[in-house]
Amino acid sequence: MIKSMRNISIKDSRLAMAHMYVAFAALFVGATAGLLQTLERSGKFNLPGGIGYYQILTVHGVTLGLVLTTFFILGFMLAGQSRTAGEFTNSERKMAWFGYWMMVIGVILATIFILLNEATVLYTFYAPMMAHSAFYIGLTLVVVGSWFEGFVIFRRHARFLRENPGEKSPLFSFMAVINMVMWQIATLGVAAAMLLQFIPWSLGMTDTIDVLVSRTLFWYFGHPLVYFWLLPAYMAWYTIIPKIIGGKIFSDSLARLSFILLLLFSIPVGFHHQLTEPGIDPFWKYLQVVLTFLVVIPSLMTAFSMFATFEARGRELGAKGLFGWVKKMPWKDVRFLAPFVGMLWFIPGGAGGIINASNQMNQVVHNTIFVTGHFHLTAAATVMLTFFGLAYWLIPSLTGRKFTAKANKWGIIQTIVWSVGMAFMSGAMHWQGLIGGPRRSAYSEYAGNADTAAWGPYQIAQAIGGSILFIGMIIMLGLFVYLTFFAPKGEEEFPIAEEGPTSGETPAVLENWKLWIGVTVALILFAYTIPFIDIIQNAPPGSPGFKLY
Ligand code: HAS
Repeated sequence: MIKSMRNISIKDSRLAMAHMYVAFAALFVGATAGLLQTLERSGKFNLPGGIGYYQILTVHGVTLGLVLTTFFILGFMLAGQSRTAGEFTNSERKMAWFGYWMMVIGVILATIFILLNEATVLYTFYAPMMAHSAFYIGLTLVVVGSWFEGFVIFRRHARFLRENPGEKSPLFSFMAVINMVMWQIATLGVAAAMLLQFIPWSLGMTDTIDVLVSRTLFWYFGHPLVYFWLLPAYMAWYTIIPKIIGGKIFSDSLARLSFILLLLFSIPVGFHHQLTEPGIDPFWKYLQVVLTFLVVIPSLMTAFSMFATFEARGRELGAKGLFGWVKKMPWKDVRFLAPFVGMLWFIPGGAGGIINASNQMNQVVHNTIFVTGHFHLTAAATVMLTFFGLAYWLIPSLTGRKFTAKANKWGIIQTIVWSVGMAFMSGAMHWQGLIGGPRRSAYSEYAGNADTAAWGPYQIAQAIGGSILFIGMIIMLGLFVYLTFFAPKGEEEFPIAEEGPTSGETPAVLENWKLWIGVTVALILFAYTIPFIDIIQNAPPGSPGFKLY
């Protein structure tokens, strides 16, 4: 009986839901650490119990940037694939559970050592800062665990194509495969850094580490990491939002093409995080900056597609003119409102990314808190508001409950609170960055410095924003608990849109995996081989490790 109350089978629901528990626990821990950070940076508050600023900054970055995202995304993609391509087999599900538990063990291990202050190395774990080897082993387990879940996503997609010859694959499942192909290729970089550099070094098997190699391997992974967060939001915008507004998918092929372009161009661009680093030939930095501008194109295609979807639906409802659709959208439905506000945030967030990527401007903003402002608009506003918008219906749909009108009202309040908090915090970060405010710096590090007076008001504004965001997090967590355990039993729709009349035929070449993976690998080899050989051949002596506490 309960089975009929869900859009996907109970077994698949449980699997997806297991990911959500970890994701929302991480939200609680990470956002609390975030609040403490902004309070410390305001200069008006000392961290209690001798906790170090960099220790909580590590907690914040790891729990939100690595744990919350990875678990939410995998849970969402598994659920969506089960909904669109069909239920997983027992063996597929077993493999996913295996990956899940490996990730959970990895998270527990890494968390223990961060809490013991033995892994205060921030979420990017830049060498030569050294953590306890258990931290690196923990993160490696998270990565390898996620590979198993990725294999499940590939297998389910391949099975759909095998069982339905001649049929087009479901768009959601196609997008999930792209995201995981990108993830598997990108995480090879971080896995190599872990296995060949960090773990032997932290175990004392080697005395020194090649810093530039480790940073290069990290950013080979780090940029696609941010698209690994973004693509599930795009999946929701392309496949779910049209259904929520009562419309249709504008173009299936445009959606697939934009995902393919994101796959091709998101990996060979890591140098744009290393533009100020010596030891990399400027030509290769230039090349990767050009590729970075290419990866902007699929986001502009996505913006175009969203406008088209809104306008088409608006016109169906009688709207006229370019922006007539604005009056016709379901503003009181938070399943639409939260992701839409996320889209709005992506306009300044994306513009900030383009500023970062522009070499000369990067010299001004690099290592300032402007960059922190940028990724709070992109990751913490655009992506998170979309994820919250999904959670409102996804959680009850997985637990066999209803998303009630009361919960919808609280969701709207949450969206407003989150946006106001983010406007204060991220806005102040951008401004402070432009006047040279450093990122990742405790107030206690530079108190009394001549610049502190100029930065002061911005840091107070960040603390106000951080406090408002903390309230937003509490509301979200309350909603999560309510929708998981207390909302009335019933069936909540898992909305998936159909293609509209404008969609047209989808060319078969878009499903040619050999071609797209081949081009991806070729681009990576082109962008990285020569500079990487150069970095190794001209390496200075390795660096011994140090600890930040
Ligand atoms: Fe970034 C640093 C460049 C996107 C996250 N980025 C970071 C870091 C993070 C991050 C976490 O080139 C810090 C890493 C660290 O710890 O050091 N970023 C870019 C570029 C883009 C970009 C070119 N970033 C993201 C996304 C992220 C993210 C997405 C997370 C989810 N970023 C950089 C660079 C750095 C960097 C440098 C290094 C800086 C340094 O020096 O350290 C692009 O992908 C952005 C393209 C986006 C657009 C916007 C399209 C708009 C859309 C919305 C449409 C709205 C609608 C509604 C439809 C062009 C799709 C409209 C309705 C109306 C009514 C108007």
